[in-house]
Amino acid sequence: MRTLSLVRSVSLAAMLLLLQAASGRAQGCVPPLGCPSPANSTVPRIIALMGHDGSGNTDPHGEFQVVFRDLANNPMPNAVIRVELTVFDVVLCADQQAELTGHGPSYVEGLTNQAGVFTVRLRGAGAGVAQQIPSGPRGGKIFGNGQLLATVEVVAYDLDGTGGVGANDLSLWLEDFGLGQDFLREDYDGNGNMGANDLSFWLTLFGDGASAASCSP
Ligand SMILES: [Ca+2]
Ligand SMILES: [Ca+2]
Repeated sequence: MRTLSLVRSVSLAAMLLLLQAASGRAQGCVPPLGCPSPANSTVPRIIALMGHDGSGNTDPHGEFQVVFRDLANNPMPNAVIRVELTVFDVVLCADQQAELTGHGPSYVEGLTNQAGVFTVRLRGAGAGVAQQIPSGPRGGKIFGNGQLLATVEVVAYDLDGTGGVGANDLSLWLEDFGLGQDFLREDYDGNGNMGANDLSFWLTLFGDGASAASCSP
């Protein structure tokens, strides 16, 4: 009996050591230095997917930054920031900006600079029927070195993914607005509902013409 008890104790200790080792590898840091802190990091409230102009420049209206900091509030340079879509009513395009270190149909990845800042404009569009609603799924997640930093709305102005931001997208916005449900992919000011201010955002972006062309799916 005593031998069995000893075996159990040794096994338990071995498991605890393995768990601690696995935990240490996952974090890859010695607190607080180098350990990602969602609370100390700065993320956008919403992400807006963009088209581009006739010269191929991604619409600057969509530019956003992630400032990635550790538990001691130090910026984390050369860290991997990942933006991942978790819905089907918005899509990322294949032709993203060259500075990204990787991207696919549902994610992009890039590195923070020496100040811990990741700056990006994402190309994308709406797809199919609206899915993001206030009580339902948000459009995407932002990670820093694998740590979830935030869940965010992902909006699109080019709702049909063709012909840039144009008249048909306005029709789609008005159709969805008429359904009486607040669809978050069309909530451009990020206040959680669809209203006149979102229409104003759309008209301003349309008027500037910097998303006159759709990106390549
Ligand atoms: Ca369009
Ligand atoms: Ca709104």
